[in-house]
Amino acid sequence: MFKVSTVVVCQIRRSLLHDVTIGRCHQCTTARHVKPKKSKGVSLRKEAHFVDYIELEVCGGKGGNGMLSFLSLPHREWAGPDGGDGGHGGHVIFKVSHNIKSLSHLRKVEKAADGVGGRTKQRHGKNASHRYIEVPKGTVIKSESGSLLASLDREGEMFVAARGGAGGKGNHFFLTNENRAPAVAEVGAEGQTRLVRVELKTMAHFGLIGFPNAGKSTLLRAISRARPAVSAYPFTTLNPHVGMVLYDDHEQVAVADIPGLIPGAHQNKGLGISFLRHVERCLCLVYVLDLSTGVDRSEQQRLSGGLSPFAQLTRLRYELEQYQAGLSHRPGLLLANKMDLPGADRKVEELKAKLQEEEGKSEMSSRGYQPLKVLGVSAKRMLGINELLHELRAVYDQYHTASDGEGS
Ligand SMILES: Nc1nc2c(ncn2[C@@H]2O[C@H](COP(=O)(O)OP(=O)(O)OP(=O)(O)O)[C@@H](O)[C@H]2O)c(=O)[nH]1
Ligand SMILES: [Mg+2]
Repeated sequence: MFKVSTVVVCQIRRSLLHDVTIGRCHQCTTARHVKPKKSKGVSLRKEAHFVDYIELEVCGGKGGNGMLSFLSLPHREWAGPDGGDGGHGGHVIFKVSHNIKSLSHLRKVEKAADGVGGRTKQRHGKNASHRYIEVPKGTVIKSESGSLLASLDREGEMFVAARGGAGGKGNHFFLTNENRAPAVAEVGAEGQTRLVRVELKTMAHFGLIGFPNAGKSTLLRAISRARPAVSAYPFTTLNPHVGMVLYDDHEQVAVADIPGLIPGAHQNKGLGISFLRHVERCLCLVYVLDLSTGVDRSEQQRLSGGLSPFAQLTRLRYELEQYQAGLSHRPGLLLANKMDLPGADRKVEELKAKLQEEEGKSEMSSRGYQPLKVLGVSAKRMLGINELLHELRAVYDQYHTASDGEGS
């Protein structure tokens, strides 16, 4: 913690920090991006994608059976009933942990252990330990019909999704004055079993939205350590990937590469409507527009209809609006990718001019669109990446802090 009297020099501008208590210069508005460390050697790790929604079956453990037994001692042949009780089955419990960021570790069936059966000589079976499933903060648990069961928003918060069955009573439990030799013992109860839907409220701070082949995955690779596949054919990315952008004040900004959208995505065309659900879970949106359209007549042209960057933006916003009203109004950035290609500058100028024209129209402002900053980048040639990271942090600081304030 800095003292107020301390003179601190900003690392970026070499000027005195204005608010020394928080250790950052407000003139600079954003912190510097820290280059992620390169992984050493060839990684044989299986490509892991981000999971923000899963349907699974949770099964509580079965209770142990009660024992039916009569004790027989050397000088006391009928020493009475001595069957012990069975132990209780374990619960399946979802627990919030800050170490977990995704739901990829959840299996299709999560089962807790069964209780141990009762034994002779009044020995009770052991209760099974509960099955704790760690989930990220902001996890929502819904029933099969879609009704909300729990919303886990605080560290350590828990939700019992399936209760374990009670252990059965052994015959010693049923010993009474009327019945000195009960020949009855209970079977352990079955654990609760149900289907639940587990989903994350927020998947990432920024979602990369664009047509297939716009260069979303290339961009994510350029700014983070995430390694989504990149290829010159559409629909390379079939599952979302999340990369963390690191800044020198230890703030981490999550950016999600979302599979490409095509015209008609809201009608389940292309990779289907389920991918629009990922967009819903991003706080801010980064539209990645492809500046290569109009250069050749490829498959990619067919999917995006050979649209100009402005037409791509309009179409993407239309798809988002059709899926959920107000979704396209989220704050963010506008990226014109592939600036290294010939004629790209002219296209960006055209895009800016069209946006200004639209902004002027009262119709656009009445629709509630926020004016987005346009940045020209080349993810492949690493052009404009530093400026992009700076802008990402500025938008993050503005909206993430604001949403935190609303939440508390
Ligand atoms: N010239 C040029 N090519 C780029 C640039 N960025 C990406 N590409 C190329 O565009 C093609 C598609 O890139 P991807 O990153 O796979 O595109 P995507 O948007 O993730 O595509 P989907 O996963 O299919 O949605 C690849 O051949 C990239 O090499 C760029 O800045 N300049
Ligand atoms: Mg991709």
